[in-house]
Amino acid sequence: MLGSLRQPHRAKFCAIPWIGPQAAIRKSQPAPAARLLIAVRGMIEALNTDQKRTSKLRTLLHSTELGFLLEAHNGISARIVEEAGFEGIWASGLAVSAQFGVRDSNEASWTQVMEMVEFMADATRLPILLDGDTGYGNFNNLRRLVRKLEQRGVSGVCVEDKLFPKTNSFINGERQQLADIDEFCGKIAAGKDCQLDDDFCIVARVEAYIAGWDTAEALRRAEAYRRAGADAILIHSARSTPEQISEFAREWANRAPLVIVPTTYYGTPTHVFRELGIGVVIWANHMIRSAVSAMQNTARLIHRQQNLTCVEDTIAPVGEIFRLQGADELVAAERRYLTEAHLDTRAIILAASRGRDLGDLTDHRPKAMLPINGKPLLCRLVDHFRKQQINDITVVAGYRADAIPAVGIELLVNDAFETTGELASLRCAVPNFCDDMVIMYGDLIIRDYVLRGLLDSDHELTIVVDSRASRRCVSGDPDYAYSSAPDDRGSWDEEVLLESLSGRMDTGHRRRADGLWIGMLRTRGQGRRWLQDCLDALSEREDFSALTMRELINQVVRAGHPVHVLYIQGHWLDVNSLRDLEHAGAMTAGPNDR
Ligand code: SPV
Ligand code: MG
Repeated sequence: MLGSLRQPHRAKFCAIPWIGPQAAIRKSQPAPAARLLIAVRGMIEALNTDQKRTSKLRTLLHSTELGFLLEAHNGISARIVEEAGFEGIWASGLAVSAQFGVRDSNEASWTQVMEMVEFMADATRLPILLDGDTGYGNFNNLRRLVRKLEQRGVSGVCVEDKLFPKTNSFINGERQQLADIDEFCGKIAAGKDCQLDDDFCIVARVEAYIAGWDTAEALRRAEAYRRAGADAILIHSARSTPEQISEFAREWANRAPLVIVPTTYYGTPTHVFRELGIGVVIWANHMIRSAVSAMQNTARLIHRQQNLTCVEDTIAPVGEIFRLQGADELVAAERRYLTEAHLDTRAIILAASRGRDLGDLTDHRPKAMLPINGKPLLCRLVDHFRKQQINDITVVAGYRADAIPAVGIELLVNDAFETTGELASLRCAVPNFCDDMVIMYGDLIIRDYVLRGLLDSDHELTIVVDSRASRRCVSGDPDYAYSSAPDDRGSWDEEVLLESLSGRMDTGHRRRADGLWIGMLRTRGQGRRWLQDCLDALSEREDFSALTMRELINQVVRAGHPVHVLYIQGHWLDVNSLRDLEHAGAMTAGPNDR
């Protein structure tokens, strides 16, 4: 009986040159590193899912239930196939070459196909059966292909008994020449001999019907391929009805799993395939064909209408593309691994005031929009935050809010800016409060390191105090800081706590102020609650509309919460007068400051 014959080709092709002489002696001793790699990949897959992908394909082929593979041709289509519920993927030669825009005639090189199938394997957990055409050469090329597919997480390869370069079966099929049976058996045996994972599958595709041969020839070939080690037989037919397939399947009598591709006999009810005992049906090109129809339609419409509204509601939203790409996972990973980045930090910039002392310079814009060396103060601050990867920026505007471009920021408006002060503006931003925020005035010029230093602070509430400024008179309404210790520039880790902020440089009864609060603070964790509770408490006061940040910070101290002081020595400026404006120009005159 044919079925009981030994497999004649298995022993012949055991020398595997690229894994060294020792490994070439016996198939059971392949290169340890290579086997380890495959084993590790298998273990990782087994941890992620209940079964290795190669085992899944093998199980699918051998199951008594009819299984289905759907074509995919790149990473995103592979993911869509998986989400639709399919058990496996057919990496179609026709579809992969089509998405490259070339013919299904081995115009794409085998490494180009391999690259694409690797993207597909990465995009899903499904087993992938690669349409390996003729194996891209002789037995030796197939060996290398099998090794590479195993390394890249592909579960099996289908090879067809035609000649390289092949032509698609539906293009002049009857004129196509079949491979020599012995040569093709050698190819299958070589592939089987070199696979490292016992569950990797080689499917032998019989093209006898395509090339105009009869069932006897198809069976003769299928049986030879089975005996050479093929794990399943793909019997192909280009007829519009399934007669050839039925005849073959009946004669074949389940000697090995049968795989079919009913592209041309698509009208056949699926129960017919079940009754014939088919193992797996491949829907071979329906993803690329549906993509092509959708793209043709979209391109025509947009070209005709010169507008996007005609398609916007009928195509996938950009968010759906992000979802299929797994964008959320990357955002979560950034939070976990980019510990230096301040992805959860939010900036709140108070920019409601006009800056009366600046005369007609602020007739049409708020102070924060005054250009310093060509760039507005506010834009400079936004740049500082962006450099620290803080992109969540809220600006509370008031006077001439319309002059602030709301690009890359969230613009809130304190409509009562004329009759209220800083705390009323800050209260507008309460809905945007978060557990990690920097709050600052919009009229500040700072050096980068000031923000960096504040971001390095681990305390719940930290304010930036310039210890040098206590020795000079400053414009505006300065906030002098009295703290637990003066700036001892040598001891970096000394904890300094704020005792109070005051409008006076000298309290008379004790000592001079330790510095000047520059109008910048940071809250982390509970600090946000302290600030919010104190803001709530102050908002009960009748004079709330006149209150400033100074009162809020003092309220936090009075409530018994530690307010840490980060000392700096200069390198900042708040712009209140024409003189400040001149200084700001000089301070930002360097090439890196523009
Ligand atoms: C493919 O999908 O590339 C196939 C199947 O080989 S068929 O196009 O039907 O030959
Ligand atoms: Mg093909």
